[in-house]
Amino acid sequence: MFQRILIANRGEIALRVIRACRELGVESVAVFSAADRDSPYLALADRSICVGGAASSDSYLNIPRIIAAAEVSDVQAIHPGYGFLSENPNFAEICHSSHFVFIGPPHEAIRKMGLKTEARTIAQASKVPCVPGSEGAVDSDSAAYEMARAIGYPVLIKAAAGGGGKGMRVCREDGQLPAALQAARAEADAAFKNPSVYLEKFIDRPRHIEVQILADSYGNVVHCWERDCSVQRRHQKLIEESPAPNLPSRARRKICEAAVRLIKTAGYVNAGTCEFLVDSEYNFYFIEVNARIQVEHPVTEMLTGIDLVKQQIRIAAGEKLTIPQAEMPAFGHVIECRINAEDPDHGFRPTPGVITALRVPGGYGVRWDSHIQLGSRIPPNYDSLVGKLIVQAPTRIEAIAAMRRALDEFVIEGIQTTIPLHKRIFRNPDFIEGKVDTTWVERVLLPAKGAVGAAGS
Ligand code: MV4
Repeated sequence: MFQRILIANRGEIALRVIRACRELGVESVAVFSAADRDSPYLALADRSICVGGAASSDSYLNIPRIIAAAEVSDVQAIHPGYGFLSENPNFAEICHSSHFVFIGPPHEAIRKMGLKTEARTIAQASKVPCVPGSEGAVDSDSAAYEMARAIGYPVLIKAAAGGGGKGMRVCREDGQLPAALQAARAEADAAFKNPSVYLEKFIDRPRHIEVQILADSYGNVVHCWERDCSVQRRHQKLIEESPAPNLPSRARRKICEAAVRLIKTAGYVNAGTCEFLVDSEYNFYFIEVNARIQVEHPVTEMLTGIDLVKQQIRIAAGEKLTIPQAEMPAFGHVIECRINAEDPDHGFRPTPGVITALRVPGGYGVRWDSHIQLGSRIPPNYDSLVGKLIVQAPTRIEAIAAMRRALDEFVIEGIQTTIPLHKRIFRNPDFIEGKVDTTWVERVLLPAKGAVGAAGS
């Protein structure tokens, strides 16, 4: 096992990794920017190092400064958390060539999975269903016409280097194709420095179901069941849960087994997630791999009892997986709410500020993963996540009751949060019946003000 690890991240995930290190008997080195110098979680690391100014590009995204911090603190490994440098194959490669273990997949695997066209090819080789679409990138208008007609409209143009919805354009007929192609290419080039795009059949109102994977360096791969992340707004997830509601056990088994096949074919190591779209008939289609620990990983931890961050560190240290697939636990039902410093009544605008009052929920089956305390300042420079509220209960209906109870206990003053929106969702019949898809928040819960036919709320 490592003696000391550097955590190249901030906020709740930095604290999450610090805690895992402490339990493993590994020393933790935290890094921070000028905006985070008073963040209370820094006191829980064995050491903390300032890596630069408030702007991410000066600190958490600055590779030379992160590597310098690793060198001066004499760590053996670097945990990137999520976001920032976590899926940057160049960073993973630089860690490796600087003789630090990158706690994540091999840089080759990150690079491959970063290209959705490559990931599709691996899925097809693994007999994992993909959305019908182009083999590789589409590089001319004429090829796009031909492909779109073969697939059948509507089609979706996606950035090969994309993810999170950037560089995507829906096309409903031939006439829309050239302009949509051009717009998608420009957006992809600006966002990912790669203008390459491909085509897929557009799936109407899909659910988003992802499968958590653990893979060690010896070819052992297990899935830790699925998470349903359909409750989202503008590609920002609001709620995640497991098991996916109303998913027949046969479909669940098939999706989880498909994810394991894909990860084995890819030669992927460490924790990762295979994302799928699921249509109303439970057909499922692979879309992409997330080559990192995800925000919503506690859902799987509470379902299985497996500490995924400790597993990541053990795998990176060369240990073997010890949990056979047949013994993968699944205890009841787990739901997570992301609590963001945003004002849902005013377009989800970020509301940085100081926490002037705080009462955190607790009690049976409740987990609160957060770095904030009374008096904490939420800086304007980063993602607005302030914490994750997770509940575990024997059944979904009991988990919903526990989440309502926990949300009602919450007091956060000084900033606006998404808690009032979550309270609404947990009283909504569609949500309670598990009848939601990825378009539901924007289509039903938050219809645009002034939109024709939109119901008031
Ligand atoms: C799709 C799709 C419908 N059809 N692909 C959005 C981000 C990226 N991860 C994939 N996304 C989608 N791909 C086809 N062929 C609909 C979405 C999508 C979506 C997917 C997952 C979670 C939320 C979403 C919200 C809108 C659209």
